[in-house]
Amino acid sequence: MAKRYEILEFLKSKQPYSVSGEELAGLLGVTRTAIWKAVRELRRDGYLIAGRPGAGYALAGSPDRLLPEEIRDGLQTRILGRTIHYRDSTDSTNEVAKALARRGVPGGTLVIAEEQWSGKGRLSREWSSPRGGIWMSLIHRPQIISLLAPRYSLAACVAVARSLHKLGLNPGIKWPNDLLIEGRKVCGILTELWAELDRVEFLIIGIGINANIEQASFPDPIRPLAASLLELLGRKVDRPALVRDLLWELEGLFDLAPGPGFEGLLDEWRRFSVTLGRRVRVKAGGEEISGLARDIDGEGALLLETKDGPRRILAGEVTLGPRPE
Ligand code: BT5
Repeated sequence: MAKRYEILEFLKSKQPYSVSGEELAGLLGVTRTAIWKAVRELRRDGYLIAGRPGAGYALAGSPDRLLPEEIRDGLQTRILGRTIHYRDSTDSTNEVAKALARRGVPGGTLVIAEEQWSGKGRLSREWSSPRGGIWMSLIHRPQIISLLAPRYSLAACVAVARSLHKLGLNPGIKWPNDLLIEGRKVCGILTELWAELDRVEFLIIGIGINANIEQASFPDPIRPLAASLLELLGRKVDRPALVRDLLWELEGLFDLAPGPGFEGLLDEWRRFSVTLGRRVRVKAGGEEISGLARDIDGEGALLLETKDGPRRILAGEVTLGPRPE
């Protein structure tokens, strides 16, 4: 609906006072009927707007949803999240983003949903995505060769870790890109790449954060492994504010990723890591390898020290063992 964002911004700036329909109409150059229709739309989306056409409107409350208007309010990025596609419920935001990217939407476009019925993890695993979480995918179109693409996954991990840290939490990155708090997973990242020959056409960076989710909403097998911010903090988080902060962190780190600033990014990944320095077991391509997790390299590969010598692992599933004495 045209002008709804402007109306909302204006009502927010005047809160708790009311603004007449006439004033709004004059200000935005539309009819009072158009204002009334937009207000009706906003109410349908859960905004509490007091008032009637004759008496003026006042904003009394915003819905607990990830509506584009809420995310954009105070967003400071140049590119990321400047276009937002919102879904109340969808199969997978990565799938929606992929379809949009193929249709040529600009880099930085964000797809975000309240709920996914077919959320995807890596290797066709399921990602549980009940209401209250943050399920988002970014379309990114960097001018890079495909070899550099893994850097954006590393960047995304660090960005989420920074944002969660700012909430007073102590997140750790488990290789390749899980975020754990107190040993349980709060966030998973799924990066998909489309490339032509050697040039990246686009990346889809899918991020799932268990934000305001009651523990009982996770399916049985996942419940003991998953944690939510609601449970960890003992209160609901402001989801649009968290998304805004995350977009800001992502943009800064995506800017650094292809250039010399990448070294610093990698160091920060190492500092957040809960994998490095530990004995681990890695399932990779039908093989199970045990060893000491020494480091990661610039392609995000895990460097293991095994009894048979050093191994470099590009993808796999890690079980963390003890830290060596
Ligand atoms: C991931 O895969 O961790 C990547 C998850 C990416 C999800 C986002 S949400 C937005 C975007 N749209 C999508 O469709 N996907 C992305 P992986 O490392 O394969 O982990 C999957 C495993 O994590 C599952 O097999 C479960 O054991 C566990 N799991 C599933 N849902 C979970 C949840 N909500 N919280 C914690 N663990 C979960």
